[in-house]
Amino acid sequence: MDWDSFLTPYKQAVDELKVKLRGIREQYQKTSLHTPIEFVTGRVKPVSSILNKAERKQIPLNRLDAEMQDLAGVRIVTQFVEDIETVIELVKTRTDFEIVSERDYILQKKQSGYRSYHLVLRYPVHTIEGEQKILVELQIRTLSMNFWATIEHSLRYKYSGEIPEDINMRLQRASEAAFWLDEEMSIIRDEVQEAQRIITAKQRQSRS
Ligand code: 0O2
Repeated sequence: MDWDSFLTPYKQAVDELKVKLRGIREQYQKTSLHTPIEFVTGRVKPVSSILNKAERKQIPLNRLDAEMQDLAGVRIVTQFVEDIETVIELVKTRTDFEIVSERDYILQKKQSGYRSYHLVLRYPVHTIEGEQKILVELQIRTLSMNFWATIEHSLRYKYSGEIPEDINMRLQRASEAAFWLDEEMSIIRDEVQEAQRIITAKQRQSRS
C-alpha cells in the first residue's frame, strides 16, 4: 500500500480545516467578542495506529476510506462547556462540508471517563485528479476535557490499552474532577469573560 499517496488528501483536508477554523478564532479576537475557540489542532493518523485500529475493528485496508472515520482528525478546544454549543452551531452553518454523524460523549460520557463532542464531516478536497470527498473527525472539547483525554491517551498507549486498576481508579476520579472544574468555571464565566475583554482592549490600546 502506498501510504504516502493514500494519506495526501487527508493531510490536505486537515491543513485546510485548521486554517479555516483558526480564521474564525482570529475574527472573534478582532471584534473583542469572547472567542469560543481557544485553539485548533489537527493530525493525520499515523500508519502504525491505522494498522492497529484496522486489526482491532476488522476493517479491510481497501475499506479504510469509508470505514475509518478518523484518518483525518481536527480538534477544537474551548475554555467553557457553553462554548462547545456555540462551536457546534457555527459548524452547522458552514456550506463547505457536510455533517455525516454526531456523537455526544459529554451528555453521555464513555466508560473510560472520556468526554468530548464528535462530528464526522465529509469534506471535499481538490486534487490534481479532481475532487475527492474525505471523512474528517472533528472533536470539540474544553481545556479540562482535553487535559484528561491527553493524559489518559498516553497511559493507554504506555500500557497497550490495559491500564492497571489503581491507575484506572485515579483516572476515573480525575475525570470527575475535570467535570467539576468545567462546572465551576461555567459559574464564573461572565467574570472571566469580562476580565478577558478588558485585557484584550488594553493590549489593543497599547499597540495603537
Ligand atoms: P488516536 O490515537 O486518538 O488517533 P471506539 O474507539 O470504538 O470507542 P471509534 O468508533 O473509533 O470509537 O470512534 P470514536 O468514539 O469517535 O473515537 C475516536 C477517537 O476519539 C479516538 O481515536 C480518540 O482520539 C478519541 N477517544 C475516544 N474514546 C476515548 C477515550 O476513552 N480516551 C481518549 N483519551 N480518547 C478517546 P483513537 O482511535 O483512540 O486514536
